Amino acid sequence: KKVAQVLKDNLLLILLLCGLVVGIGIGAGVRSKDPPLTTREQMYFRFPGELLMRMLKMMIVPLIVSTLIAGVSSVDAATCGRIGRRAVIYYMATTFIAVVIGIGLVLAIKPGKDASPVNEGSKPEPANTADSFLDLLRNMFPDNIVEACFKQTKTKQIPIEHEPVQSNLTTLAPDLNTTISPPEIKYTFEVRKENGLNALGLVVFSIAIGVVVSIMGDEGEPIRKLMECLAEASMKIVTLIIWYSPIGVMFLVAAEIIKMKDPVEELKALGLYIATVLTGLGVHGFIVLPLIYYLFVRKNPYLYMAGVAQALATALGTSSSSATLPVTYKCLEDKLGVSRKITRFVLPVGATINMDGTALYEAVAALFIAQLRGISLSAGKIVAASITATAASIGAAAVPQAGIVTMVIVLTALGLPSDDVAKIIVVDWMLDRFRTMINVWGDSVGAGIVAKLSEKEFEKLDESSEEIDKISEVRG
Ligand code: DAS
Repeated sequence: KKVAQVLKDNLLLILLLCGLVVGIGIGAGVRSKDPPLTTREQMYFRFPGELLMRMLKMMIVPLIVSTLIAGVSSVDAATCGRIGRRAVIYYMATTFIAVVIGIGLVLAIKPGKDASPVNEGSKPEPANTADSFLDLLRNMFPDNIVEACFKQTKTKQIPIEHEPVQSNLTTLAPDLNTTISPPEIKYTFEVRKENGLNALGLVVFSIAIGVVVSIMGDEGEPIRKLMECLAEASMKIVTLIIWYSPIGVMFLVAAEIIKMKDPVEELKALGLYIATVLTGLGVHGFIVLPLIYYLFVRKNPYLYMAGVAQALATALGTSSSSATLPVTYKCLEDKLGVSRKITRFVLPVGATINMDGTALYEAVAALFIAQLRGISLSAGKIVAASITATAASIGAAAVPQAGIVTMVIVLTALGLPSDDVAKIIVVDWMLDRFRTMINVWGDSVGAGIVAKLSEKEFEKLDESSEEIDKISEVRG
């Protein structure tokens, strides 16, 4: 009877894990099919997975805006400040710890000493630290809040077209046979808008509105109630989507396996690098974060992890923290009973700026690339790598493979060519899933700790709201 109850309570998680495993099996099976699937057949094959990503992404904007405004406006500004401060201190501290773990491991294991990188994959355009930092600030203040739902600001470096010097000379003086070095390319800069959710802008806007509505007191009640209702409705739709996720995840994983060019070759060439990243994520996720959770909450962290397993499996399947956000809410509120006043605050902000897995990964990958080039980095460069990896993870959007894009900032800070990202991009789709899982786990631990630290405030808040109810009953 007890087993039946456990199975019933965890039916969704079991289905999701089956979806992941069966997806790997189907992917491996279809890969060996001869002739292989055409790209069109691969697109059709991935379609059920694409539908899941679209459904989850559909819920991100209503969830972030409604839960943040409802959450922030339901507490007074002072409490709001205290919770926000605790959350941000936790984010910075755990992200930095993750980076230190990553750097320690990559210097100890030295995966790049004699690895043969697989040079494949597309090359993201060059970016540099200053541009990316300014883009981060620009995105925090979107010039059109509706547009922030589908556009991000990004500084583009555009090479200025040059007529090659050589052809001019040969037309002017044909017998001249000197070889002229090609002109060094100059860049112009343009701030453009790219497709992609500007979650940071929505978060800043929602917190601002939430604080103002909280200060407005009774006048703000209609907005607060509206946002509460929208948040509830969004969570109910999420519950329906979650029942579809095992199917969607199965096809997402299978489609990635089918797409891999030469798994054995790729895993052999970058095996030690993959092992370093996974070891770092494992140490941070299964030892450091549980220890920090226990220090503050004094409860079994692994039981807490079991409560968010559904969200961790969704992160593994979708490799997107923001797409997993709806499931993370469900796990923390329904399974672990974390107060909504906390989850509505901490989760949307955490999913956007708290990415321990990504920060660890970017530090490891950057130092791995330096090792591949036989460059031994000075202590100063390693400190620079740790700081830029932390900053780059904050700037990374919570969408698939965002970490590979912002990693270019770390490479530029180390004076490494940003094109070198191509050396590791071929296995990024797999590592992305694991670092996203640690990102979501870090957000969940943060919610649990902030809830514990803030429960005194909420006990007082609940008492005072009970007082108000009693008084209004008497008056009534
Ligand atoms: N996939 C990102 C996320 O959703 C992490 C990353 O790309 O590094 O958290």
